[in-house]
Amino acid sequence: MADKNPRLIPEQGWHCLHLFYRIDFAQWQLLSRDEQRKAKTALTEIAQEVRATENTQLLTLSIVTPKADIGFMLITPDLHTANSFEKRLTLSLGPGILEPVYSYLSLTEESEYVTTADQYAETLEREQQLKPGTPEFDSAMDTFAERMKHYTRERVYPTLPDWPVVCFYCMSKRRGEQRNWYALPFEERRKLMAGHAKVGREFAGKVKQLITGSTGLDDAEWGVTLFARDTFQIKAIVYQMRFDRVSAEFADFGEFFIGLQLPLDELFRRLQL
Ligand code: 76R
Repeated sequence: MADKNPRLIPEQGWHCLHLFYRIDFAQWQLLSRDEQRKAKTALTEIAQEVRATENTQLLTLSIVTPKADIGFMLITPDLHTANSFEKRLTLSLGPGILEPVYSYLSLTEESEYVTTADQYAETLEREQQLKPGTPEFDSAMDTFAERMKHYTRERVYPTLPDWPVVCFYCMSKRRGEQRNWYALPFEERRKLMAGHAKVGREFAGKVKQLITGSTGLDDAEWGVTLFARDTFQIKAIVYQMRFDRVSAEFADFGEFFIGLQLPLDELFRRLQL
């Protein structure tokens, strides 16, 4: 018998959808007050259902500039669930009201370039002159293991922050004749990525990043979602990164979106719905 609820859960990671829409105000005006109220309730109820789903998160965004009006960021393990919520969200305010203007599909992922225990042990010996086997060395290694366990989990199974400013763009690494990231040996890529991480760590507490992989899933290779409490920090990190070799020599970017996290009732008021 056919499975009525097929499941499509990845071997690793959760699915991530970024959905951006423009509101067709001409269509919206045609609805009666009562229909408009029902439409908003319908969207609110879907959002509640999405958020009540296991391991599922939904951010609601007011997009700054007319590139889009409303944005959703959805993270959920099962692609069938993601696909079903996406279709329902698109129609939630009634047919033709939410017009999709941009979307992005990606998967949360582990990085190939995280610092390994061996590399960290080597750094401890070299930079802090700690000797393997001593209590100081062992305790530093334990702290490292604990931090990395948390870090790796957060990357693959993240908790999205409630920070108000959300920046999204997609990014690929060059495969040109002069600069081809994928033709570099692993050790060189690892070193370059260590430089990237160093710039990134300067923004600890100011910018949170979620890098989701989209090779084979969407047009670029990663979705970059940055969270901040201040647009200045978004501008600063993206600017600083441009000087780092990984971005300066190898990165190509898509369109940038800035959204503000708002609860739905405020979002409706902001959008004058
Ligand atoms: O410490 C570690 O081991 C993790 C280091 C790390 C990795 C592996 C890291 C740190 N990033 C990694 C991977 Mn990142 N990141 C971006 C952008 O606009 C631009 O120029 C680039 C967009 C920003 C702003 C950013 C921020 N990062 C990646 C990857 C995957 C590359 C691959 O696999 O080839 C991409 C595409 C990417 C892009 N990065 C950090 C940050 C910040 C703020 C950090 C520090 C995080 C922290 O230590 O908390």
